[in-house]
Amino acid sequence: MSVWRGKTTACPYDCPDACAMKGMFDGTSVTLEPNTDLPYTTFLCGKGLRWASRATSSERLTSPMLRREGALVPVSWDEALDVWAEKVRAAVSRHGPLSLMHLSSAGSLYFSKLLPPHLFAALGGYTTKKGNLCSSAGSFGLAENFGEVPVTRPESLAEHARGVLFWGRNALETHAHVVPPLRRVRGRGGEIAALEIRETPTTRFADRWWRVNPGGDWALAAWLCAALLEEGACGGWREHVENPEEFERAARSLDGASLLGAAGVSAECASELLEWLKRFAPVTHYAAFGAQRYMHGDAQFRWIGALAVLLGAFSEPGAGLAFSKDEMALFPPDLLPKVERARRLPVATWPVELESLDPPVEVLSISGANPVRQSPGSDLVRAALRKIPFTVCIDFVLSDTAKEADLVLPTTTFLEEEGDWKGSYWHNYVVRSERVLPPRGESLEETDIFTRLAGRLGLSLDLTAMKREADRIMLASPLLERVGDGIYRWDEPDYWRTSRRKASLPVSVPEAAEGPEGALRLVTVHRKEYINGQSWDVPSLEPIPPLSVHPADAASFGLKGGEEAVARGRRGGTLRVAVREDASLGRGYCVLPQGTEGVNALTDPLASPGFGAPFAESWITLDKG
Ligand SMILES: Nc1nc2c(c(=O)[nH]1)N[C@H]1C(S)=C(S)[C@@H](COP(=O)(O)OP(=O)(O)OC[C@H]3O[C@@H](n4cnc5c(=O)[nH]c(N)nc54)[C@H](O)[C@@H]3O)O[C@H]1N2
Ligand SMILES: Nc1nc2c(c(=O)[nH]1)N[C@H]1C(S)=C(S)[C@@H](COP(=O)(O)OP(=O)(O)OC[C@H]3O[C@@H](n4cnc5c(=O)[nH]c(N)nc54)[C@H](O)[C@@H]3O)O[C@H]1N2
Ligand SMILES: [Mo]
Repeated sequence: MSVWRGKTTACPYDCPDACAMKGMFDGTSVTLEPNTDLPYTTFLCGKGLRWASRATSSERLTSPMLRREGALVPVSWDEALDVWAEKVRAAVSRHGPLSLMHLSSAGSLYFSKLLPPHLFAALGGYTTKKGNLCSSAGSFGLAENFGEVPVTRPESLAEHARGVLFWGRNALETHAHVVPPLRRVRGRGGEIAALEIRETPTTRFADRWWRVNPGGDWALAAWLCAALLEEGACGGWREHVENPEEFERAARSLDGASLLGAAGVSAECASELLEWLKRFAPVTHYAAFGAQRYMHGDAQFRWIGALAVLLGAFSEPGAGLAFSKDEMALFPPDLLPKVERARRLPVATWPVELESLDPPVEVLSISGANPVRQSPGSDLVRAALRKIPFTVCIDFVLSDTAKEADLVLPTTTFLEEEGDWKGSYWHNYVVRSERVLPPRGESLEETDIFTRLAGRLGLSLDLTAMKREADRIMLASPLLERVGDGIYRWDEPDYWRTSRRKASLPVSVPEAAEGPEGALRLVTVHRKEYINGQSWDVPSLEPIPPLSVHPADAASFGLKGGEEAVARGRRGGTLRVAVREDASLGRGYCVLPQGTEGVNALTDPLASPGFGAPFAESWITLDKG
């Protein structure tokens, strides 16, 4: 086996931090170190470092597998691709290209993951998702306010903010590299505060935190807006807003007590927060993915956005709102697939819509996605996969989704691929990744898999060549400044400093959702040890998922901390859980980590505005285990 040494690469996870790494392979094992040329990612977290063992793990798929008489059996690539091509050809000739469905998601955020739909463009169309499982509702709300999801440069927080307010963002666990910039805020005498539904490592790190009701942030933000307007404490915002009078009228007409009731915050705490916002101005508002997983996830962010505007987002550096941004923003636009006919189904509800589709879906391919674990209503996703005549899953391990597929295709990890790029949805650096070790077993790069399928379908389409072309364009990009081996800085414009556009602030408020009598709202959260559904290699994960609940709510089901229980969702799905009493929670809801098998059998498939997935609109009851 040949040996490569000290290559530049980047963690592929759907994590804002997009850490630059150096990878070494000695013929047997992989060593990873941080690549400190990227100034925001000078250390690696546990789940990132685990790529060293993931890449060479015996859990890796090494050969294609085809379902025969119910079981997946190893087959050659030739056979695998012949079968897939035949299914595609038959489906297209019977029902046209919309009978092909393709799903990809957050498994890896490397640039080349955008390329596979070129195959469907060449075939004349496909069925796919609209929206994503992650951020669609919040992004939709922000776009309604600001025309787009505002880009906030990390420097504006690190260099200008005197306060940082986390609206539910559990940054210490999900975005650990933001901690050094936070320390700089403190170094200027500033403070970090959090609004949360429970105590977390982030609330413990914060200088103070206040509890809000799940989904109640919009109401607290609206109360704060009304209070600031009443006091006349904010100036200079009107010129940046399209509808200042209408907004002011709407905000001031709201009933303060009802708002605080919806927020679950006392008048005393709300006033304390108001004073804090004034004292530590300029404040960067850091909004959570968790805070927009509601039916009204858009309204959550519209009102937080309005508050940020009143507090000087447009006029004072450090006073903006940070959420997310397009980590693929620099992908060469001419290489983006343009599919003429696309039938797009909401990401969370497609399994329910499948039944009534004409033409029907005959062949489903899934890559970089594990909907049988990660989509709400995962039981319905499983049932859908069983109904679709032929399903293909491309992955590097046997995921819950791969286990249900008719054909499983082993793919390489980023460490086995050459010349791909990774951006960040936080900082403004991109990394060019080099190959660290040879492909595991017979695994192939995704671009290669789709190129081979195209060849069998008689199409002259070379996704691997497109990937090389994207690499060439990136290397020559006048937007990029090389700051180290494989590390490039983009002088990306900060929305708050550069936008010429006027904001359109909210003038209405959402309806409060009520759950069924006696049920608890289920909030599922991301955790430190692993990302999304990729929990297969976490050392010592609890055998039974821990469900945190207020002691009084546990008692109402006859339960105590330490006991086992069966959680039952509204559609009858069940999951065995270990009850943990947590008095930092409010009443009426409970918290479970996302990302292990069966959690999404408890969540309901709904579509929020912007076609997001409102996981937290799910309600459960508990039975003694
Ligand atoms: N280690 C690790 N890092 C990750 C991930 C991971 O799985 N593990 N996932 C990555 C991905 S894909 C994403 S999208 C992000 C997610 O990043 P975060 O948004 O930080 O994570 P969540 O756990 O979804 O939500 C954060 C917090 O919001 C709280 N919360 C829930 N509802 C509300 C609400 O209505 N209001 C308020 N104020 N708080 C609320 C929850 O208690 C939770 O602690 O993290 C990324 N980084
Ligand atoms: N209940 C609940 N469910 C949630 C959430 C929640 O908060 N609560 N969070 C949601 C969020 S924010 C997100 S982003 C989604 C994420 O859910 P998904 O988008 O499904 O992402 P992952 O589970 O990270 O990875 C999916 C699969 O991609 C594979 N993979 C990794 N790299 C590659 C690659 O290079 N090529 C290919 N072909 N496959 C690869 C992994 O092995 C894994 O099996 O989950 C959502 N699900
Ligand atoms: Mo996400």
